[in-house]
Amino acid sequence: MPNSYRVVANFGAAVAVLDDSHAVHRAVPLTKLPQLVAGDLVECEREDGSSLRVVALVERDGVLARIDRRGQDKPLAANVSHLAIVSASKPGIDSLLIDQFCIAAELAGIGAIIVINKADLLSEQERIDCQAMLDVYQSAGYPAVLIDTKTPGKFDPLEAELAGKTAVLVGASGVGKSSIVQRLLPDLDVRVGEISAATGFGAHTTSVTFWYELSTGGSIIDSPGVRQYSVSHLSAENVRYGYRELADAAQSCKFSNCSHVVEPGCAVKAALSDESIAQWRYDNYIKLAEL
Ligand SMILES: Nc1nc2c(ncn2[C@@H]2O[C@H](COP(=O)(O)OP(=O)(O)O)[C@@H](O)[C@H]2O)c(=O)[nH]1
Ligand SMILES: [Mg+2]
Ligand SMILES: [Zn+2]
Repeated sequence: MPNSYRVVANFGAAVAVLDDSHAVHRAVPLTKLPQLVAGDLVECEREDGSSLRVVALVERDGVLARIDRRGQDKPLAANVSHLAIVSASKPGIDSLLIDQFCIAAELAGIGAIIVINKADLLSEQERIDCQAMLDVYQSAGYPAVLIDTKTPGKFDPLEAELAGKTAVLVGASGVGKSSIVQRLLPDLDVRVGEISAATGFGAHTTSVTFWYELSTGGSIIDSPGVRQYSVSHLSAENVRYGYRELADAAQSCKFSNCSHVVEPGCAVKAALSDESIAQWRYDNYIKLAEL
């Protein structure tokens, strides 16, 4: 009788899986199975001796994939509910990059959480500006938090937001993703040690994606693969679809294929003039849709 497990990392020759009682095991997938990724739910059977064999993959819900050089979808993580899009004033907050990740989330059918880290580095005016930006995302329907990983209490809003979700951290190098993982998982070294001991693979590697359970009932996926995760070749239509507040307003445009640039009766342009759509979000849309 097979039992259910969670794939927490794929090392190529074997995967690390977690059982119901949170213990890590090494398991070898049947060759007929697709490439397994962190977050996958699988069924395993124990073979004579002690090793586990992955015999089935439970259908995935919310896959984060990147397109490889041959134009094929390559899954990075499975059963993902949210992208947690992290920025910080150092190295710089790039709203165009945030918007690209929001579009990617919409296209993948998952949610997005907008995170600005390193609040401690902000002047009073910068803080007001950041909050105004976050308010725009919040009213577009994305939870948005201003945090820092260094000051007691200032990390709580993110921890609360992640409860019950399965999020993949994305964002430029240096924004604080590793620091966030450290805050979420104070026992990270112990867990990494368990994976290493169970699988025989050195788990302190920079090329493997890991799935970690949070004490709040959620989980977090820490993936180096998302560095290559770009959304550069999007059609104008996909970009339009990915801007929630534009897509909402567009339902009242005179033309159903309105590009919101020169068309008469454009509800998006009307929303811009009464400031219910932020000018910078519209400007980013024009850039990404290459209009
Ligand atoms: N001032 C400040 N520095 C931070 C904060 N979070 C992370 N850092 C620092 O930013 C640098 C990059 O952080 P890291 O977590 O490695 O970023 P990553 O590249 O996204 O994983 C490190 O020197 C951290 O100590 C924060 O909230 N405030
Ligand atoms: Mg890092
Ligand atoms: Zn329009």
